[in-house]
Amino acid sequence: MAQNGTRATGPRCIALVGPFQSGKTTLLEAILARTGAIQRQGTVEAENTVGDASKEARHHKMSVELSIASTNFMGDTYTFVDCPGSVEFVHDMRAALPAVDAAVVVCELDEKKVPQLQLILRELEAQKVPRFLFLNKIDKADSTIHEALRLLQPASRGKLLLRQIPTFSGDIITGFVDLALERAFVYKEHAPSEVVPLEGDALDREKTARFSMLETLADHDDELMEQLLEDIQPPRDKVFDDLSKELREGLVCPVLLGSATRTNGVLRLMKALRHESPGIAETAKRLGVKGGQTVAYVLKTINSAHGGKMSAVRVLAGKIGDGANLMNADGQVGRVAAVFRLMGQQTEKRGAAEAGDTVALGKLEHAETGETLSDGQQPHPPVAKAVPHPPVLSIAVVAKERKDDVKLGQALGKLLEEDPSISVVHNAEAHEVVLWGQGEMQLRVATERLVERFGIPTTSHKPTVGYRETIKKGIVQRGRHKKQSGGHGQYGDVVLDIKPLPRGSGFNFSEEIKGGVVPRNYIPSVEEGVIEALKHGPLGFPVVDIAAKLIDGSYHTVDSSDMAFQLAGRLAIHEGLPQCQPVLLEPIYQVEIVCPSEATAKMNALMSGRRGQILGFDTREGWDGWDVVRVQMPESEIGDLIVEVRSATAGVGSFTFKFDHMAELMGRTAEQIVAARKSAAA
Ligand SMILES: Nc1nc2c(ncn2[C@@H]2O[C@H](COP(=O)(O)OP(=O)(O)O)[C@@H](O)[C@H]2O)c(=O)[nH]1
Ligand SMILES: [Mg+2]
Repeated sequence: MAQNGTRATGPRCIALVGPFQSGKTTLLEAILARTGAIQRQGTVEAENTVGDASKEARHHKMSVELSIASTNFMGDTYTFVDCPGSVEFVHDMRAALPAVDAAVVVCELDEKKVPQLQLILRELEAQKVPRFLFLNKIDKADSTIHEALRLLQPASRGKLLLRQIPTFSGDIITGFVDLALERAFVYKEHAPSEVVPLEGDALDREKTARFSMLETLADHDDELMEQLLEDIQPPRDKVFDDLSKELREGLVCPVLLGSATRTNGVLRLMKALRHESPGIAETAKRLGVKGGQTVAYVLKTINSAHGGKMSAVRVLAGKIGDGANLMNADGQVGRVAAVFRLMGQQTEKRGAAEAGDTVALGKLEHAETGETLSDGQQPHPPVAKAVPHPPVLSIAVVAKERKDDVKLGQALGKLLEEDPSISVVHNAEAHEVVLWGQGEMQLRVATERLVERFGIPTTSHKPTVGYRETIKKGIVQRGRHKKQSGGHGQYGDVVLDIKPLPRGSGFNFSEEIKGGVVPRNYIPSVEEGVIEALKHGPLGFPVVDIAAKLIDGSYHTVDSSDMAFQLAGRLAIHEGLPQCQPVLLEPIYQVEIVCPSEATAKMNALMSGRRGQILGFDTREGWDGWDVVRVQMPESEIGDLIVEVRSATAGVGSFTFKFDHMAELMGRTAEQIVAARKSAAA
């Protein structure tokens, strides 16, 4: 066949992406079964799929990390990367995309999933990954295919190009016509579709649909345009060449139909991948791989309970065998302990991997997800950058048993290695280990892994908010520490002029001692005492924006000491502050929410319920139909904000935030916070 002229050869790597629950894992299962890699097609419901084989994935009946499996089809190896669809796990997909030749976007005909589809397509468009759309669950679809395209098109910048149209028996889809092949098929459950004559009504519909497919292709091919205008049937090879070329350039996104559960449309999909998707040569070019050396990209890091660290890589150039030395971006060299083939959770030792292969490499200490490895004299320039989205949700985790504290730190390090979209912040003030991530499920899965893999049971709670307090008016306060106990006594006496400072000033200590009433050498001790006292103000929080000036005092030649003056300083603060109208300060953050414009009004309502103050709305640059909402809101209200933002936006809204200022808080909310602090301290 002439399309062999452009057909890529060698091992392929294909991402399965798409909205949550669209059937990616089921499609992977169908592909593996249809191509003979597995004997029996499992189901997500029965918890026996290759893709969702990890304990956490089974438990939640959803993919919670990407999984990799390979099969052979017509003499070539195809490795599929089944990416989780949930936005919380999107980093796995983003980090894997540079490694793939093409993506199959699995989607269903559900208007509510269109925004999610758009997010995913955006990522593919940005990374210039050629993409097919696989319209799954066609067994359930009840709208017409053209309606489907009208619904889905806004999600894609590239034109959706219908490659197949369904054929019906009554209302039920029983097969399809391939518009490029001009051949009709009827679906067989769990068996290849059968070719049937293309005739009657199906033939008419085929003619119309094919013409519109050719028109779309002709947008980027003048010769084809002329042929269409002159009513000349273009040769079939030309159509295939155009399909392939325009897919690879990302100009069009071919749409195929099928049903993963029934294994319908799976062979056609494989054939489209075989003939049209690019191979490693083009992918290496897309990534700017320099020849003459071995280059590999790390798409995922796996820390199994027993097997140690493994780095899943795509070999972009050269060859990697056991014992190969690979250099990371920082010039650190690691030795490959072994090369594995991946089949979901199963690993199997294999021989050297060649350009195009997707394999796991054992024990590469310095390799990180998203990194480019090479065997040259110098590190190879990174072929891609996978910067995680900023986190939006946090929990504080505590090991149930104190003996696990050190182990917890190490285990978290390993989890972060696997999923860099989680981060850990140590809040020294509150003695908390705070886990930041992309959503509730991601953090829950992280704590489950702590138990499952590392044997560390934990509890979690809301992280402590960084409240502070200050004073509204000043006072001149004496603090005298005096103890007469038999021989040696203790004596320190100070007078402090205490004053509020403007917001953000922190703490200031000064002195105006005349005539040595407080000897020089004791003054630093007074300051120390003051600082100590300010750690817990009258409301129970650290005191800020306050000035203390030492203006007077007295001493005793025998009984005075550093300790006595420290205590005197402390006393002055403890006795003075309650009379200075102490007031609670809460951290206010600047929050930028991005959401589809339909949801912007809902954000308004959401903000008023969370003491948020809207600063302004804008259209989101480069994102048609999206808005940016800028708000200021208290830290305490940001904690679970993402949950509501997502539920108001079909899961696609998000936000970033940064500290802005501390603001006075009074009234009932303040009283509750102070009371909660008191009872926690008691
Ligand atoms: N009716 C029907 N259901 C499907 C099809 N493909 C997948 N499903 C179901 O859709 C749900 C989600 O499938 P799953 O593969 O986990 O989706 P993923 O989140 O994209 O990996 C499961 O209940 C599947 O059984 C299909 O072609 N037809
Ligand atoms: Mg899945």
